Amino acid sequence: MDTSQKMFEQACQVMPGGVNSPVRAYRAVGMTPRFIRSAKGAYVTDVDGVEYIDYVGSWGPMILGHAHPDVLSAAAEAMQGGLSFGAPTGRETQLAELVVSMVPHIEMVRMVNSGTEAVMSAVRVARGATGKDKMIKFEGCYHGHSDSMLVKAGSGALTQGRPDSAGVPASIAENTLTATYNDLDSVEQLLAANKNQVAAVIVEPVAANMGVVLPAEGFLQGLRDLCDQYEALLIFDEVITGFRLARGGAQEYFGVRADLVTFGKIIGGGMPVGAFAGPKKLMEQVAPTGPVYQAGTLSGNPVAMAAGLAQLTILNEHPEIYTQIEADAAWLAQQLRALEAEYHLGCTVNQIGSLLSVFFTEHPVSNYAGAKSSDLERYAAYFRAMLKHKVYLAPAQFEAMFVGAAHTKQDLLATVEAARAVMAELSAKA
Ligand code: HOZ
Repeated sequence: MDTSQKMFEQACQVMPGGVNSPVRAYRAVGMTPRFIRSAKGAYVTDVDGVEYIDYVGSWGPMILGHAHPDVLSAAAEAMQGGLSFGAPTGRETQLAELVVSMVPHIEMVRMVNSGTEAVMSAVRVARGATGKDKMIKFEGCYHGHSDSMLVKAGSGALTQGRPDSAGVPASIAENTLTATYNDLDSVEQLLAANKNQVAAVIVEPVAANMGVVLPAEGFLQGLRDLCDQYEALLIFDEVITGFRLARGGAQEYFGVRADLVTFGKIIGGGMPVGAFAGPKKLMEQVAPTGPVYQAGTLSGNPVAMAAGLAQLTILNEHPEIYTQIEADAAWLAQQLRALEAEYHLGCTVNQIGSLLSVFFTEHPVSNYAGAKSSDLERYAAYFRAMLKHKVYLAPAQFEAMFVGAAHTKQDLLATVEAARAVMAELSAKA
């Protein structure tokens, strides 16, 4: 038994499933999780001292690599001044100004502590501002674990095979309508059948919690047009795509305007931060200027703000990072497709920007049904073998692979060599 296994047994005695978030329990891949001791640049090191090339990146925020010196020193400096005040600080305004300057179509930001909280609050703003209760989301899209969003959800909910959670009152779930990703007709039907009742359509502009699924040409603009036609708001959940696809996130990348946007961990450089943002007329609905209540002692935490400011400043000043990580991810995707052509395991590789997924299905994956057609056993075998080759992937089919600025050409080549060995092995067994 290695140290991770021992630590996991101990953790299982005091935490449900031994973890604080289900996917990381590794149930979907049939093994016990690696316990991580430290991380630096493109690598994570487990408690037995084994170093892996990391494509999880703390589920996205580590776009510059782990423990980036500027981010660490900004956080360390802030820490010397105290950990939490529950009172305004200049850093909050600085970060809000930076976010407003980077992201199109927003004028105001409210900092919160996670993507879940950001979405929960943005949904409340949408309902408060429109006076309507219903929401449209997409099957397989994940927007955190608030009650109204745990309906046909992706990520851990999908991995567990329970996209609808126990404990969500039917009276809440019935206000969440679900449409099919990349299918505008399914959205229009819901809007037409629920005229003047839909507060907002919420979407991951690139779905990244059923694996990475690209929006079809015209899908996001089509949502914009439908929302205008039916007087509903459009919310982009940019917890994954924000500051990752481009400095201005999906709104900039696809040239489509959202009414409200939500951000997650990347905005805090990996610290527990989230935010929601939009034009003044919507954001001024939020307390204390408006009637939509939202609050939190840890919101705008000084250490988290400092780390976020350091990370976003680098991203803002170095747009070439986006060109590089997109090119690296595209190269990796192309290499993986070439391996598939050689070994015929039946996989489909989706990639956009620095996000990619290897789905173990031969069908094109453009929605939840496509993602669900994946052979999960085969993904699990692939995951376990890649881990043996020191490549750390998401321990579930329905998650993204994140390429970051710290991945070197050598890391990418080593990853392709690992994938070659693994695919050869799996194809020999098939
Ligand atoms: N739901 C997260 C991935 N989309 C996983 C969070 C975690 O386990 O840290």
